[in-house]
Amino acid sequence: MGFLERLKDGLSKTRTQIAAIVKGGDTIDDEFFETLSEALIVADVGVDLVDRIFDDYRDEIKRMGVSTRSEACALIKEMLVADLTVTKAMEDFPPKPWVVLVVGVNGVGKTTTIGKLAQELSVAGKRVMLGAADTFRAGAIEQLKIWAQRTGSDFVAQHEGADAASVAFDAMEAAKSRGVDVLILDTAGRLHVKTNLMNELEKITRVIKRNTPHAPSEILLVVDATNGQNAMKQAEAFHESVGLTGLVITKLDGTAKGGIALALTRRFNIPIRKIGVGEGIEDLQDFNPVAYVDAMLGV
Ligand SMILES: Nc1nc2c(ncn2[C@@H]2O[C@H](COP(=O)(O)OP(=O)(O)O)[C@@H](O)[C@H]2O)c(=O)[nH]1
Ligand SMILES: [Mg+2]
Repeated sequence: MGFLERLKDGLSKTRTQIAAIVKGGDTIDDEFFETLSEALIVADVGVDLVDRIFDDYRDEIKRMGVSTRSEACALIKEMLVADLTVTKAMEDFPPKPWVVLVVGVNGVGKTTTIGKLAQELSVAGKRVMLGAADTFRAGAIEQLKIWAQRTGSDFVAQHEGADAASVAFDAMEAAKSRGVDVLILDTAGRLHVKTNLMNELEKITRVIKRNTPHAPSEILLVVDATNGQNAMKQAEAFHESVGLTGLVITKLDGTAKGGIALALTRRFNIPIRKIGVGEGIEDLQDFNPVAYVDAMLGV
């Protein structure tokens, strides 16, 4: 299956519901908007955006003189795409090394995403280094090491339980001395209490900045699409603590909860850098708002 098919497969439930709403009548009445909103709420689009569809979009649709449900859906799609398009581009040619700090709670797919990203960058001819700043479990270090081997990336780690900021510092130094293009740092997602985790991440960020003022170029939060509205809470906590520059949404293969992409963008206005559509090394894709909204609402 290609990525779009996988994404469409996951979002097919929403698409089927919306097709039924469109076929269910031709009047653009309250019932149309209500059933549409319900389908989108089930898909985790979030109350905030659904309210907007009800308020702003409905006025716009009236003003445009749209008369059929399929025309109205096409217009809603356009408006959703406009809402999803956050333009801040990923830095193309930052001074070396380009440092990407990857954060997120346990199990969302941070390490896997780093492996996929390393693959993508290696294939594009970049020299990549992975730094194991998730020192919480020995298994986490080993897992990242395997991804480094698979992708031909350099690898920097210390022992389990080591100070994560010290690993980050070592990795920065190694990246600079070896002329690495991109350094990607893995981090822990679970410490005894949440404040510990945030303190650790803030310390890592401070150490990186002190070492190289333009770094990190990216602080990427990874969220799991199947976590639904919890992903919103996670984004809030991490954004407040370290200031996110981008999002990665994983596990969009086989979930009907793809609306979270819309909810997150709307709430935080942070670009979605990548989406994960499987466990394999190639299963990382750029986020294309048009293709995404098409997959959700039907083409
Ligand atoms: N289906 C699917 N599984 C994924 C995706 N990304 C990661 N995973 C799986 O999620 C699990 C946790 O991933 P991991 O990278 O260890 O998460 P971490 O704790 O955040 O580092 C693993 O079994 C991964 O294979 C994805 O896009 N789709
Ligand atoms: Mg991990």
